[in-house]
Amino acid sequence: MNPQGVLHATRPAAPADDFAADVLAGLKAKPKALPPKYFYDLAGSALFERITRLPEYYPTRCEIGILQDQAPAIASMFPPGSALVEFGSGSSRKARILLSAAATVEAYVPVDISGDFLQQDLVQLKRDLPHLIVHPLVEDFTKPFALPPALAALPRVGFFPGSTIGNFEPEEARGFLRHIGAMLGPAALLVVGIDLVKDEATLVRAYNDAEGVTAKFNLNLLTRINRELGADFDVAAFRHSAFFNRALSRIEMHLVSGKRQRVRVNGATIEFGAGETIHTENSYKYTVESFQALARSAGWTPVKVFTDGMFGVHALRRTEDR
Ligand code: AVJ
Repeated sequence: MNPQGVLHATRPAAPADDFAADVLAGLKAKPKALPPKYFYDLAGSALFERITRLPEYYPTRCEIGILQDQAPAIASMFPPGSALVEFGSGSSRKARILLSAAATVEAYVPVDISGDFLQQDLVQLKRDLPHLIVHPLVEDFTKPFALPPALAALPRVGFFPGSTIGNFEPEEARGFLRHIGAMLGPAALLVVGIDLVKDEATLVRAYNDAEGVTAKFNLNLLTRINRELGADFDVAAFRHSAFFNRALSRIEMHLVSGKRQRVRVNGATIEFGAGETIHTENSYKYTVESFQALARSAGWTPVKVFTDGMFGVHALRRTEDR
C-alpha cells in the first residue's frame, strides 16, 4: 500500500496479445467487423472522453444526473458494510457519487483490464472518504476473478455503469449478467446503467455529432491498426457511418470504404469494394421492460429502476436459487 492508502493495482500475467489475430479474423470475415474494445488506445480513450462532453451525446450526462439525484435512494439498498465492485472502471467518477452517499460501504473494488485507473482519482477518493478501503484489480472482468481475501467475507454490490452492457449481443449480456451473479454471490445487489430506446433522431444524433468527434473515434481504429500492426489503411478513404437498426434495437457504427481498394495488414491483403463496410460497434438500446426481462432471464430480480426518460439505472437483486 502506498502512503495515500490506495493499493496499487496488481497486474496478472500479461494477457496474450490478441489484437493482431482479432483484427485479421475480423477483416477476413464476411461481413467485415472489428471488436469495439479496440477503440480504447490512448487517443481513442481521449476521444471517448470528448464524446461524453458533446451536446449530442446525452448518455453520460443523463446517467450522472440520475446517480446524483438518486444516490441516497440507491445507497439505501446497499447491505451495511458492503464491498462495491465496479466492472470496467477507467475513472471512478460515477462510483464516487454512490460512495459519497453510502457511508457504510467498507470497500471499493474497481476492476479493469487496462490497469488504466486514474491513480490520482483513487488517491483523492481515499482522501475524501478515509474510512474506505480502495482496492483496484487489473482483471478481465468478463472472466472469473477472486476478490482480495480480506474482502471476501463482505456482502457485495456490483456496479456496471455507462451502458457498456449495450456493446454486448443480448445473448452475451445475459451470459455476462449470470457470470456477475455467480461472482457476487447470493443476496448480491447489482446497479447497471443502460441507455433507453427513444426517438430515432435523438439516438442517431448522439453518434453523428456536428463536431465529428465520434467519426474521429471510429476512424482512429484504422490509425491504431496502421501503427500497431504496420498496416497501410488510407484512413481518408474511409468514412464514419452510424444509424439506428430498429429491428435489432441497436445503433450500428461502421467504417465505409469510399472506393475499391486493397489494404495490407500484417502480411495479409484485404480487398474492399466501393461502399463496403467494416462493422465496428453495436450499441444496444433497451426499454425498461426489455432490460428487466433480460435481467430476470439471467438470475436477477429487478428491484427498482431510476430513469429520467432518456437513460435507465437498474437496481437488481440476485434471484434466490430454489
Ligand atoms: C461506451 C459503449 C457506452 O455505445 O454509446 C460512444 C461507446 N461509441 N459513441 C456507446 C460509443 C460511439 C459507448 N459505450
